[in-house]
Amino acid sequence: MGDRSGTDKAALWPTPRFPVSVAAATEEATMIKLWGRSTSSNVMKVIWLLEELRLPYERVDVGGAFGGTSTPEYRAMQPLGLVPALQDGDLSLFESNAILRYLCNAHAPDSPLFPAASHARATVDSWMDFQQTALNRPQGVVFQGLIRTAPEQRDQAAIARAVEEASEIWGILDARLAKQAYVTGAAFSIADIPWGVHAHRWLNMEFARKPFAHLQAWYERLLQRPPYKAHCAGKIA
Ligand SMILES: N[C@@H](CCC(=O)N[C@@H](CS)C(=O)NCC(=O)O)C(=O)O
Repeated sequence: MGDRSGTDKAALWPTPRFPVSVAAATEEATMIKLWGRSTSSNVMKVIWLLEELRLPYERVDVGGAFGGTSTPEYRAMQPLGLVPALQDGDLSLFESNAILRYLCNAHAPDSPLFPAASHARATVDSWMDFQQTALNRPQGVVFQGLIRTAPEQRDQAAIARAVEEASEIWGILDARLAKQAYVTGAAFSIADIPWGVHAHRWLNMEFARKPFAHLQAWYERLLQRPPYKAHCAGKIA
């Protein structure tokens, strides 16, 4: 099974109070299979949710230095050869946020993590999309520049511009978190996941950043969740 540590998770992390369907996933032939290296933010999102829902899964290291994403078989699952891709029975799926929604719909339809009520669900959707469309690009420039580029090869001006842009978006989230504990309200939802994986990087990379007290407090709340702490809040690489 995928990312299973030897710790007693039951003690750390009680069983969810909503039904989770693992019927399909527990049959050997249809075990959920997650493709993607664990250092990818988009793969982290899926690991985090699989662990929140306690769904059994297997994870295969592909992408980055592992390679394995250029084969016709992989491209049939993810046409750009990016990670993650997910297989569940006959279904193969790509786009990390779509995978999060699918896992809730298919395996935990009553979960408050993706509420069924139309207004609440639309709010979750819009904040997930907002992260992808507004934060991803500038945050990616900062992360790739500071973490994956040698100091002498960094485009400092581009990084500084991206810090400004990303900071504006984090400021919008900070203002929201001044009024509520989580991205879409009083309770944790899958809208916290795409933001959460990037918040760890934003708040821990070394650069001069505008302080956001509410963002910081929310990040510390996320750290109380064992799947987040274990899989999304490690060494930034
Ligand atoms: N929109 C896609 C983006 C996927 C993506 O950009 N993945 C990156 C890692 S975060 C990737 O595959 N990079 C190349 C690699 O790892 O080989 C998603 O959300 O799933």
